Amino acid sequence: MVSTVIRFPKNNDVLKENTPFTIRTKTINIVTGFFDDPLKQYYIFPQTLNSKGLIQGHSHVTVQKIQDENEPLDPEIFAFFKGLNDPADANGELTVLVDNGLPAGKYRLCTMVSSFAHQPVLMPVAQRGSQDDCVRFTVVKK
Ligand SMILES: [Cu+2]
Repeated sequence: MVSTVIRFPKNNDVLKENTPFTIRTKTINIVTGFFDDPLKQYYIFPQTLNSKGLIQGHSHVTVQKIQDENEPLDPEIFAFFKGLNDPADANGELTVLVDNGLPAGKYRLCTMVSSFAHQPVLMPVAQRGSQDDCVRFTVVKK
């Protein structure tokens, strides 16, 4: 089954504002690089597997500013979002450069591991560990 860790930034890391950084994630038990056009082909076909039964898909990262730690974040508002469409690199990582960094504040970064056509991955049993990872980090003024 699919499982993910965010390697950077780590939980509780402190980054400098408006400074580029690279988000690094690693997911196991998925074949990455399967990504269709989210504008024209969103959810257009069911999850697909390779000949070994592994899900063919991709991931996403989404970064949201935390205004109130006791309330759900508004899913329509995000500070950074990227589909990770390429195959994992030689380190097994999916990465993306946040090219302008972020303004000062508290943030939550989560992965959203998905099938080929962007739906969340489906797995064979209900009781399991999460397919995704989230971290919370702080961006401070220079
Ligand atoms: Cu997607």
